Amino acid sequence: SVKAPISADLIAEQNDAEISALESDYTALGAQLSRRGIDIDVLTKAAMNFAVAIPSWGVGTGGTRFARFPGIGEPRNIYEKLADCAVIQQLGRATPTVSLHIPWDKVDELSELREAASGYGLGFDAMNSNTFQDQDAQSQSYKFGSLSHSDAAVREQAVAHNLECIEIGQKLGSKALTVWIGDGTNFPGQQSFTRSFERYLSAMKSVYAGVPDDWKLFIEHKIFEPAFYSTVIQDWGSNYLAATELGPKASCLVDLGHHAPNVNIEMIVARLFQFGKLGGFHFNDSKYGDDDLDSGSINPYQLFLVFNELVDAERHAPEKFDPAYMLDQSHNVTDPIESLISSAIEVQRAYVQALLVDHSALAGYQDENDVMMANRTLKSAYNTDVSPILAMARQKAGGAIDPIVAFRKAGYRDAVGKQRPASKGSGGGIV
Ligand code: LRH
Ligand code: MN
Ligand code: MN
Repeated sequence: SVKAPISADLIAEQNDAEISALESDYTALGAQLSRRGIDIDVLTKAAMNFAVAIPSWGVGTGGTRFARFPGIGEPRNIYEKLADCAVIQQLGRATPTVSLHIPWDKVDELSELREAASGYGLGFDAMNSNTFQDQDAQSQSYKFGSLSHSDAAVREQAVAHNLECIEIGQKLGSKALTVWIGDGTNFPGQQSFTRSFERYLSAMKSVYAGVPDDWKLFIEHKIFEPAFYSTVIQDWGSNYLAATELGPKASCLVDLGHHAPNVNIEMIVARLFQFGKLGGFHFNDSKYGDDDLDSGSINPYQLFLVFNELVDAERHAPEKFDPAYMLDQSHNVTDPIESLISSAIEVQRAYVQALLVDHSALAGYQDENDVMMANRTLKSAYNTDVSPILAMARQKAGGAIDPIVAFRKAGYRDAVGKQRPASKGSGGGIV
């Protein structure tokens, strides 16, 4: 049986108090949807099948380059991070896997770690390498870059680290490596755009050679930060070129926060899928830059429009549709467990809303250039409150109807606060 950090009785008791209100909301929504020709139970099943991975770095309190304010009961090691991820999954039921970041996650006994995860019913999603930061025991510095560095010794060290991440991942049952590099420049003239990209491609070919045949290699682009003038993999264009140059195991990862303000991300998603290079996502939200805020907290319409493209893509080419969904967020002002539960729900909400789009009516309006009706078709899906579907999906899967309320009632944060003494607040180092 699966180890559960929150008492099942507490969840059941809480659900008992909420089920009758939920049932009447669900029935009312079901009647409305059935007038629109939609079977609510089909949507609930789709919501139950939906999954997005938890970033291991998301369960700790994040920070900015100015300060870190440690939270109560922050996990001190990978086992405590897994326990927190298990809470997120137990209550929310949309996050059955964890994405590790090496060496932020100190992993040594890999079979023990794999067992600890499966004991909670959790699996491992994509591995993340880290060549944007120097580690104590490392001979070369990444101050001026990693996979694109001018010095071959630095590139070799970065390649070796990525290969090690693959090796660790293989022992844990992961099937993908995500590579994000901070490489870039702060001054015009600092480096040659072309030679940096050539060096990156050649180093990545060595990484690619170590990617097992049943694995994927995700390349993550980001417009700026920590480099402020230019970044080696700055956008989906460079990302697509790199993924294409490397081969079929390589594809592009879209982190929603890694674009210039107002960029049409949903269109990038459509383009990448159309040309077979949509690898996956880091979901989060942002107002200005790589803000790493909770999914759907700033621009839920954008998230819906991304899922509208995804649902459309799956309808058109189900055999080619397999993007990886991961959260990537980090917090200073909320409880990370609550925020991760909430983000997963918002991503799931965008998916279910996108399933409501009357795609054949939309295609008709598009063909007739009936702009108003085309837009209204999207809006009528987006304006539907699918909360009862999401709550019912959680309840049916054994989770909590209101997971945030259940989390607070369970007193988990206070309990771990007693077992895990607070870590010192240190500045910086948080991406
Ligand atoms: C870079 C990034 C990337 C890192 C994570 C910690 O901004 O989005 O995915 O691995 O943050
Ligand atoms: Mn990311
Ligand atoms: Mn980021």
